[in-house]
Order: sequence, then C-alpha cells, then structure tokens
Amino acid sequence: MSAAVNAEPLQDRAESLSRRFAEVYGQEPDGVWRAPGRVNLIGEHTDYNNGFVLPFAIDRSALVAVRLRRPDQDPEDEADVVRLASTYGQKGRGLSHARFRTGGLVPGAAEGWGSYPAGVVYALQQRAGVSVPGFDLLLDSTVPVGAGLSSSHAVEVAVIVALNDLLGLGLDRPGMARLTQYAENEFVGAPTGIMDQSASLMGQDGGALFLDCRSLDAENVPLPLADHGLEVLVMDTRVAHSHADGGYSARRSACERGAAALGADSLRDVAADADLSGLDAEVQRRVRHVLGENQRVLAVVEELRRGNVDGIGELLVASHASLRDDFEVSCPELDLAVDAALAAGALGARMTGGGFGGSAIALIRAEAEDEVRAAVLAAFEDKGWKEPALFTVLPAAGAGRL
Ligand code: GAF
Repeated sequence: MSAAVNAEPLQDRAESLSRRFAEVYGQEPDGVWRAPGRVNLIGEHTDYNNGFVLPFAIDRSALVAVRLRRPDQDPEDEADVVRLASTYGQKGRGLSHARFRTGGLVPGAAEGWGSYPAGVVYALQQRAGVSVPGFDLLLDSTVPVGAGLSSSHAVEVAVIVALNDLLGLGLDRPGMARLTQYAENEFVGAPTGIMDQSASLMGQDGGALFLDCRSLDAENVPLPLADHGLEVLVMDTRVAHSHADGGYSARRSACERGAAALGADSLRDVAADADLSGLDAEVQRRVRHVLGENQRVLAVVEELRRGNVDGIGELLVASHASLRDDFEVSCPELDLAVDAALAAGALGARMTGGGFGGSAIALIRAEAEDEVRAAVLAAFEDKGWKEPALFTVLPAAGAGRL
C-alpha cells in the first residue's frame, strides 16, 4: 500500500496559527489540533438507519489553536468565558469573532460558526458530566464551507480532541463521535447521523473507514489510489445545501416509518430482499435505497479488500442512480457533474454527503484528469450555471494534535 502524500503543509499552518493566536489574544496557545473534512466513497443516508458507510478523511482540515483559562492568570469574572476568532471565510487578515460562557450554556446561546464549539462544550457538560472552563480559540480551515465535505463537523471534532487532551478526559474516538453527534443534533439543531464525525476522528492515511454505524466497529480498508494510477476528483457544484432544512429530516422520518411498518427497530434489521410491497410508494423507494446501499457498501469493501480499486466504479454509479431516483436527494447540478465525468471516462461517479447540492466525486485515471475537468466545466458552462470548483483529494489521517 502506498503512503498517501498529505498535500497540506500542516506544520506551516500550525505555526502561523500559533503566531496569529499570540497577536489576537496576547498569549501563546496551549497547542494546535487538526480535524479533517471527509468525502463519502459510498453508503449514503445509511448512517441514521444503523447501516454501513465507507467515507474517508481528506487532506483538507480545520485547525484550532486553544488556550484554557487559568485562575492565576485570567480575570476571575472571565473564568467561564470562551472567546472565539476565525480566519475562515474572511478576506486578507480579517477575523470573525464569537463569544459565549460555558456556565448555564443552553441551545441558542451561540450562533453562526460559534454554535459548533459551543455545541461541543454543551455535549461534554450534558452527556459526559465534564465541567468545562473558559478558553480562547482561533480557527482556520481549508475545508470549503457548504460543499458537503463536513466543514462544520471538522470544527466540532477539532474542538473535542483539543478539550479531550487539555482536560485529560480520556475519551475514545467512538465516544467523541457520539458526543459531537449530540452537539450537532441537540445544540446546532441538525438531525444528522454519525458518519461525518467518525470519518474525521477515525480516518487513516491511505484508507477508507468501513464503519458499522450501529456498533461503531471500524475497519480501515486500503484505498491505494496512486498505486492504481487513480484519483478522486471532488466536483463542488457550489449549490448551497443545509441539513437543518426539511429534506434531510423528511428522508429520515420516511426511513423510520418504513422500519416501523416492516416491524423493525431500524432498516438495518430489514433483510435486503424483504417484501416492500405493503409500503406506500414513497416510503418503498426510500427503503429500497437504504437496503440496496448497504449491500453496495459491503460489495465495495469486498472489492477493496481484494485490491480491486478499479472495480468499484459501477457500484458508485448505481449508488448515484438510487440516490437520484429512489431517495430523491440529488439535484440537476449533481446529476450533470456525474454524467459529464462518466462521459469523459471516469470509472465511477456519485453525489457525496447529504445531497440537495454540495459535491459529487468521480473516480478517475490520473492521466484523464485534465479531460474530465474540462468536460465538467464545459457542461456547466453550456447550461449557463455557476462554475463548479474541482479538486482532487487524498485519504488522510484522522484528527489529532499537531
Ligand atoms: C450528511 C450527514 F451529516 C451524515 O450524517 C449522513 O447522513 C449524510 O448526510 C448522508 O449520508 O453528511
């Protein structure tokens, strides 16, 4: 297996973030922590059905520099104050700021990007019984916002690994995944599953994370793209998506209705060849997607275990068709990106993440990259649609201290 080259100059980013932290807060940070975004190779809308997913952490990540408040150095009345600053999405040397108190924290007490660190503090307090002191934090991220690559989960994961280290909490990776999911569900208000945090926490350099979302048992499945002359191209349609919007939760509740009608606690407990004819037509389509998608994940894992990276393309294409036709979470821009990439010779392509916008991925031969890029750009230009952002990603290691 080839060691994936991590394209990010992480040490440089960490050093410059530390210097900036000292300028902003007048003190050195206690450390810098990194958490990657993710793409999902396959296994979409299966996580909240207790099913299987196969995402990988990518070489784009959120970095946080953090300094805990100290009773001997910080003003007493600021002991529970959290000050947040971010370079993310700002022009030049601009910063955006947010602030909250860890004492009496309730959902709604922090807004915008500040709700992600605040949600993590809330989860630690509510679910792990941790008394979290105030801290200063500076955020920087290279995960594009709104592209469906888990930019918000990367922030949450960076904060939880930082607090886990600094407060000596001894939380394990599945435990941190469950806490950040709680933060997202209960504080941020997005009814998402557990895939994205898990990929950011448990990703391995050069591999994809085969995760059983019921047990959180994880296996690192080798994804030696370079050895096979392959690349994964992300095609960010730049169509906004939001998981707090109705489409995602409507899909979730259709799946729950389907499971209940089939007498199961979740769709994980429904056989792949179950008789769905008693379900109403819409629920039937949703359930058919989830049952088929779980099988496709298992089939891709089998191919990868055999080293047959080239052989997974058709399964990716089938996944996209099922998300488009049965689960109905694609959109014209995602479909166009997938179709244009396939027509230009991609081995496989599919939307990745929750859908309704965001990104698709294409598995391509490295030598065909220019051709695929040109074809996708031309297809969007023909339609008069906004130019998509195209970039390749590599499977990277999960979150940790730099
Ligand atoms: C989003 C959610 F955050 C994940 O939990 C998952 O459900 C995904 O959509 C769809 O597979 O990324």
